[in-house]
Amino acid sequence: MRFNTKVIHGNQHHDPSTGAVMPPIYQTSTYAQKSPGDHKGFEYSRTGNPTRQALENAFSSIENGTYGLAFGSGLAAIDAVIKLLKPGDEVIATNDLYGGTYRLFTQIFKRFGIVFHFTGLNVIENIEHLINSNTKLIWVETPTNPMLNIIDIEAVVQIAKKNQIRVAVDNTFATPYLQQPLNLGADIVMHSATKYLGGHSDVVMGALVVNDKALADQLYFIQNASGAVCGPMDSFLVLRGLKTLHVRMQRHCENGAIIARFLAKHPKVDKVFWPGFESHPNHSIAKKQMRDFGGMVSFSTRGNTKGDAIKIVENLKLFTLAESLGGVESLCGHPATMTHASIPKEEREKTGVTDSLIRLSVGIEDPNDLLEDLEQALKK
Ligand code: P1T
Repeated sequence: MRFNTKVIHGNQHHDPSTGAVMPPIYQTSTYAQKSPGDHKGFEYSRTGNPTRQALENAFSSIENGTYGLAFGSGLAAIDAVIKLLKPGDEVIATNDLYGGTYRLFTQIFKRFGIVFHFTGLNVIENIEHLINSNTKLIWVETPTNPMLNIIDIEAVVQIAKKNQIRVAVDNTFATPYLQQPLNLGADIVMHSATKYLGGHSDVVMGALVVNDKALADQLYFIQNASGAVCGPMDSFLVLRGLKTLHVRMQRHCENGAIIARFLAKHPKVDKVFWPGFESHPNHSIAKKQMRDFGGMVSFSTRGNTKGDAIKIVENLKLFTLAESLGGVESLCGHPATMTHASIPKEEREKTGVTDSLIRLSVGIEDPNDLLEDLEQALKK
């Protein structure tokens, strides 16, 4: 089955009791048992729920994996991955990543004795000297949030495999439409399904997909034991969103390219970060591992001041100033004070997340309306 068919039919079955084409929202916390342990496959909805299971099956299909798990948020999914580790274990993570991931690593798991090293994983040479016998995981986010750096997944996997280290890839910005990390040798693929997978800015959810049975069992254990699951209504909504992932992503990429090229030519704009430019330092890797370049674009203005950036995001009208990304509607954000505020200023500025940076999640509206909106906001 090809990708565009998988997003609609992958691992999906009509409801066995009624033939319902879409899985019903099984809004139940528990399931009747005939005798203790004698049940129809479901005991308690933290452990398993038929609507969530339909979604988890869809996740595994679109990522070309074997086992899918759904969580109450993207961060809950990351939390489950780090809970595979024990005190003393070390993680090498990209230094340009979602601020909430950085906060989870440095303000929660560091206290439990897990050691995190942050480095630019888009420069492969940065990895090797951080590896020692305690290194258990490499955390890749590509494209990175918000600088749109591209990390060569296959190259990271090659180093990791040599050293028996697992590789997890946060595939939120790319989605499996653009790249499938498990195909490139990664062990775990993670999503904030809040974003493109759900696609309509109406649900907060996380996802993991893996191929290895033993790893899947460990993650299912953590999912049930820690309990950060999503509810059946949210599972239904994301399953519905997934069915248009391919057509949405195609349009996000088209509009993203139009906006990035417009900004690059605009006299008030200084730098534009978008992996589709030939001048992007990781463009050749993006071309190799991604089908297209996505709908996320970051930029800074010539004045390079926080005041200018704030004025622009305040003046944009069609681009709503809001956290999050990946919905059908365009959003804009100021990473330094919003999504990446929990990364210390000197750390985030090292990776280019300056006070003058603006991040756009380009939606699937008519691109001419988006261009007009940007033009009027930049003029002011
Ligand atoms: O928000 P949540 O569903 O918990 O997902 C966290 C997360 C993980 N990984 C990446 C790459 C993300 O972008 C996010 C969430 N990001 C935003 C809310 C944002 O505006 O960047």
